[in-house]
Amino acid sequence: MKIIHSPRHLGHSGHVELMNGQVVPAFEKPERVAMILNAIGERPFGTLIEPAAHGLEPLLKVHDAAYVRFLTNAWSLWTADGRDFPALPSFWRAPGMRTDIEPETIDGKLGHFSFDAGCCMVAGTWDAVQAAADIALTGVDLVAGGEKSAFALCRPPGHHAHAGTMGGYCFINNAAVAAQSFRDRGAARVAILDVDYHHGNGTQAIFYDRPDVLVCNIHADPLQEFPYFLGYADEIGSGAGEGFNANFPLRWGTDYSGWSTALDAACARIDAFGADVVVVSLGVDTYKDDPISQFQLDSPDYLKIGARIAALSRPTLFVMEGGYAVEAIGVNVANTLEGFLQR
Ligand code: OKP
Ligand code: ZN
Repeated sequence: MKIIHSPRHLGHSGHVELMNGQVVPAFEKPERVAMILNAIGERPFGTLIEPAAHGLEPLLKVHDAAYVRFLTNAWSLWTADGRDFPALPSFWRAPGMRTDIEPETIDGKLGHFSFDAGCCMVAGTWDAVQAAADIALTGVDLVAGGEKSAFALCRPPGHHAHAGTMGGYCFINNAAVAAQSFRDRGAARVAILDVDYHHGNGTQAIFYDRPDVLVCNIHADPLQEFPYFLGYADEIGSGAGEGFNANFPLRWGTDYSGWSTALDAACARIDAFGADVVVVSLGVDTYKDDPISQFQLDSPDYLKIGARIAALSRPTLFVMEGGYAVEAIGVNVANTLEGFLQR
């Protein structure tokens, strides 16, 4: 399996987040990728390749132009005010306020284009974000070109990013960009299987009214967990997209037996849909020792997850999302890929 990787993710580092009311170093840090590369390097299946540049056009198929313009400009606007520290939003609108206006100044823009303080920006953030999108798109090139599978080692992750909104460590929705690119390259039906611990609210929202992209999400119950305000079981799609969104919220403490029941149900949906290709939003923050998560999966479970996804017998692009137990992230990702390849 080809593994698409770029060192440009290293530019997105030294940033912070708000955790339980305190400013702390970001959990979404460069060491995550280093540990994945280490673990993959110890196994026989990986061939590392660099992404090809795809430009902004494929991003603009799922993201608003004003939002992408903001992302490209944000750091220079922030530092033009003389600020030499990471950029964070701290103002958001309440329901009933204006959504149709993009403020002129950077603090207003940051609030306008975000839903939380999870998307801290530094000088190299946009370059890392664009590299991650190119990684996903290069994965599409491989799988659309006939490879059975590929692993897009994206960082930062993407599944929380909406068409015009960043949040939850995510700026550009790499999996959504990839799914749309598969459509544009001729796949009639694309399934997105999001196994990250957190609900992929951005991915759901982007495809919510569309019947051509089935979105299946297995995640912590939003009654208990971020992103709180989307990801409930009664969200089934709207209009022409009704019936093409499936959420499997699970309570804190869920172990592999409960989790795999949801995986089987999601896979049955993908089979019934008749997907031409599957994009897996691969988060391994379902792991028992993840520092920000509350599921109980163990490392050997990821072998079984990979095997179950392989049993779909469809071209598959893995897109990296979350996983914050740095000591185990590499083994858990490598186990998923190994389980997939061995079946
Ligand atoms: C991104 B991905 C702690 C509270 C909010 C946001 C989690 C984003 C997870 N600052 N945490 O789905 O792994
Ligand atoms: Zn997550």
